[in-house]
Amino acid sequence: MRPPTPRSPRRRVPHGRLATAATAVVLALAMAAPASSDTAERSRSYEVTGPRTAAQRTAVAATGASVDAVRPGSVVITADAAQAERVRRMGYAVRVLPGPPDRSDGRKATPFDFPPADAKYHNYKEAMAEVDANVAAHPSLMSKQVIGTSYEGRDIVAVKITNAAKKPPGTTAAKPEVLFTAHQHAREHLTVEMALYLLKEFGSQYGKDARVTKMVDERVIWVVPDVNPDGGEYDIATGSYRSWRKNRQPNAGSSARGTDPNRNWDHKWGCCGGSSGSPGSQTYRGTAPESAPEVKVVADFVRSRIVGGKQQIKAAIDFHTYSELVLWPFGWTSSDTAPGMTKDDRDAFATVGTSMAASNRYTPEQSSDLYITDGSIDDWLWGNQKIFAYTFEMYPGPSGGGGGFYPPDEVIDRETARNRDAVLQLLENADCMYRSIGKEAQYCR
Ligand code: 0X9
Ligand code: CA
Ligand code: ZN
Repeated sequence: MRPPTPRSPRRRVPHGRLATAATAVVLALAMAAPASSDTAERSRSYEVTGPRTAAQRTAVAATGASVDAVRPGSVVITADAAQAERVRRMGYAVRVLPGPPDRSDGRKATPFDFPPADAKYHNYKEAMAEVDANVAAHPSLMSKQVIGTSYEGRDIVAVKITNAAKKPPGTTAAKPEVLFTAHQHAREHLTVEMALYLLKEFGSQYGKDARVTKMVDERVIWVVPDVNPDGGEYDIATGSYRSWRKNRQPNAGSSARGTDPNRNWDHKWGCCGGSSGSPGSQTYRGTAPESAPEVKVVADFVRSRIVGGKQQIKAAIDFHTYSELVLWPFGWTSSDTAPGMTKDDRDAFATVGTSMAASNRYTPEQSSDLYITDGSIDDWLWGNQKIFAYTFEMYPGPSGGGGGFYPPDEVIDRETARNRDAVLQLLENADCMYRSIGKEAQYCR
């Protein structure tokens, strides 16, 4: 296990209750700045018609665009004009799509808050208040830890949920731990609601629902509700959505900000054409693995769960939007099996993944069936930590409609509860994922 290393000091933007005057200035600047002010070229959403294989989609992504939805003969991408032109030159039809929806209801924006029509979404401050309220309501089941801070200095928190007085019957061993993370990508706000739903459900249904009670007794559940708070706040700062994806870290020698957290993890980082080395790219991998402070914070936290040489976290879900998918590693290779992924590993991933997908009506597949990614969280959690890590892409589906990255707040309750059974399934399988393929005796002694 690598001990946490101190980071070099970096500029911190004051926020919250720390510096009201400075915050006002920052707010004013954020309000005044157009979405494009810090990139050479403005990013927009495009539909690209033609690509129908994973290799073709990976080639589209290699321009530096993000691939946001995969359809039978087309993809939706976020790209700047130069990237879109490169896609056009590949021979594909490229059509500009409308920007993010206007949810202002004709009212004036409140800085750093969701527009009025989406008021049920939680901004960073509201999400943290919700975390504190859940912990306060169930102090014997939940506790909060600040595991580090974002580039701009916001707390990144982990909530621990377990009844410490209980254990699986007939065991003395430590409880299996399961990790749920959300909001690596700034514009994927529904994932924060997913994490808050889990806190509410595991707190309020304890002692009422048998499956919830058993899992709170027999597992340690970790919820990190906001991995990228700076990006999330930037995305809503003006009252109209900015379709921001990355974190808000500056890049030396470039006016473009941000690293894609989900290309910055330390497993085969930058290996395979599944990320970009250009700071202007939507999938910029950063200067080194874990160069994004938010990624280092979560990776250090995961490493801190190695106790007596053993990783306590056995399974994980990282929530994203959108496309309604249950994905498993590896993303860096299109092969089902690879060094570090045996046939039995793959079969356990696929069996539990397919079963979870049957319950939420998502599509189950290996992540590289979409397009190649390198440096993604699930590849690191499995490849380096042997944690059975899934990526869920939440509502809406890929085919258009539903609002893309910005579904209206009316869907929050339905689309978070939709994953209740899948989450419970993963928790129930976490003590021995190989039981799902009938190999408990071989692997889980
Ligand atoms: O590209 C991504 O990081 C994810 N899609 S998103 O639209 N939320 O940005 C998909 C990641 C799939 N690959 C792995 N999970 N490895
Ligand atoms: Ca609404
Ligand atoms: Zn995402």
